[in-house]
Amino acid sequence: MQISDELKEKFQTARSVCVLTGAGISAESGVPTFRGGGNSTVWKGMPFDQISSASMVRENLAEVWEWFDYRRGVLKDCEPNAAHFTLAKWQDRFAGFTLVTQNIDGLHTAAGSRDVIELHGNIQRAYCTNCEKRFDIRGKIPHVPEICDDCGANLRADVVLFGEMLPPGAFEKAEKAARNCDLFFVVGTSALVYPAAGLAEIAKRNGAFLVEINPEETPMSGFCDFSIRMKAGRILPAF
Ligand code: BJW
Ligand code: ZN
Repeated sequence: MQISDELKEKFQTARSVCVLTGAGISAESGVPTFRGGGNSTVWKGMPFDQISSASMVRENLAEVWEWFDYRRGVLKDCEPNAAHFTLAKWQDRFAGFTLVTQNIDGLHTAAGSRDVIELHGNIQRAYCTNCEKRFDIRGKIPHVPEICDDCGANLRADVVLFGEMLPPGAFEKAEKAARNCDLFFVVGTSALVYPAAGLAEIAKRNGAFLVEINPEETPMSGFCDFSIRMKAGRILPAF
């Protein structure tokens, strides 16, 4: 088992824990990662960072909706896995616990986690491109309504695309938790996208013990106190 005595001790004595998750934590639920190849890396010949961008929403909203409705269709059959359920249990185990996710799939909440900070929004919501009214589109594939019932403008998915701001207050809340925790886990993320990846750096600079869980090396690995090269669903339940 890859949990050292030092890490066991840190885990058992931690008062405040913060966890940042990325697409890798949902991989064992059947949700494709962004940079792992397949349709979620390149959609109809377009790299995901091209279609998941603010400029594409302006230029071709219908195409962007097709991509999001396709992914909502994939998600329909996905359930939380052992890693999501383990993190939901951790919430009641520590005096302080904050779960921050880059994922838009809602699987942490489905597993029972409360107050999840969703830095990049949620794919089961839409908002009006004019008045910003929110709509719950869970279970509606393709999404309906298509236009806002208040002002008649087009809806778009409530997710944060490249070049867009994060939801108001979300990063600030996550940053506070990262600054104040004594143990920080970075789970299933390539750690390439900012400002999310910066949370691990903030935690470390403020004295937290930094643990990475990822089968692959990332740009964050050299910075971590401990890297566990395993799938999240295998190792998290072992804590
Ligand atoms: C497993 C596993 C298993 C597999 N168990 N692990 C500073 C420096 C440089 C650039 C910037 C910067 N600050 C901001 C930027 C610009 C940009 C950015 O970061 N660019 C870099 C890529 C260069 N950031 C932004 O634009 C952000 N906004 C912003 O900064 O606003 C302020 C601002 C606005 C305007 C101008 C200037 C500033 C917004 C970022 C939004 C990201 N959105 C996306 C798409 C969401 C919509 C959609 O779903 O389509 O979010 S991008 C995509 O990447 C998605 C993810 O949340 C995000 C992170 O990906 P993640 O989760 O890490 O997934 P993968 O696939 O990359 O990795 C999976 C990992 O899992 C791998 O490592 C596997 O090994 C591992 N794994 N199986 C554990 N079983
Ligand atoms: Zn509206």
